[in-house]
Amino acid sequence: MTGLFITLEGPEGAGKSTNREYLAERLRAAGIEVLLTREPGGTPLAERIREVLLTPGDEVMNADTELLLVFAARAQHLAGVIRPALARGAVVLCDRFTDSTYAYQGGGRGLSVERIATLERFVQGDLRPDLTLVFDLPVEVGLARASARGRLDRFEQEGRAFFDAVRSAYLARAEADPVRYRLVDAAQPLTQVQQALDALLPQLLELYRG
Ligand code: T5A
Repeated sequence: MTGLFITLEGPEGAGKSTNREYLAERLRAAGIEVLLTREPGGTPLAERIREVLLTPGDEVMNADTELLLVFAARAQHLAGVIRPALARGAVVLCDRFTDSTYAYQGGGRGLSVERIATLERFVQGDLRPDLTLVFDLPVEVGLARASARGRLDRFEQEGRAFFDAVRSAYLARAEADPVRYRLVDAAQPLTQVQQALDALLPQLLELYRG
């Protein structure tokens, strides 16, 4: 039996972490094993790479270094957590995955899609998410939510143009593949976002049960 791989994507402050918990509760209530995880991170070593990626520092990180670190963490996460969970039939709910790389390193940093796709094939082989929920909202709303938490991480210190490019990259990917992607209007009040997730639940269960 193989499980179901669901990723939650979107810019800062979109509500991915909040709604990941909500979805997990719903799926568990239906008797399904759910593994909650996140990127960059998800294993002790990958979490150490996350620290390197998110901690601001004096030395400017080269965009290729950033890209390789993201995929290094992903290789560890896939081998140690995601593939074993899928193999035992769990639903894996992952807060960010390779769509973040296309959005941030591709859209935000301007690295080529081909370069990212090469690493995607190298690290993931054929594995792609079964379903990707893109939490979309105006950049300023997301940044206001994220900055209300206090200290900004290395990505959150980027400027408006960076986040506009991130959002555009997500929207373009979602538009290009409406089968895999579902857009969620994340600017709505939380109760309405969760109603939208409830409406998606039957499709998730159907996908899982095949
Ligand atoms: N990255 C990651 C890359 O560059 N490349 C990659 O390949 C990968 C995998 C990770 C960073 O790494 C980059 C992208 C990121 O910059 P992160 O902390 O994991 O950083 O991700 P963030 O998006 O920064 O996490 P956030 O916590 O900011 O966003 P979430 O998870 O979308 O938002 P959440 O759920 O924590 O909510 C934020 C706040 O908003 C409130 C919540 O209560 C919370 O206070 N909120 C709402 N308020 C009103 N209405 C709603 N509908 C709300 N939903 C949530």
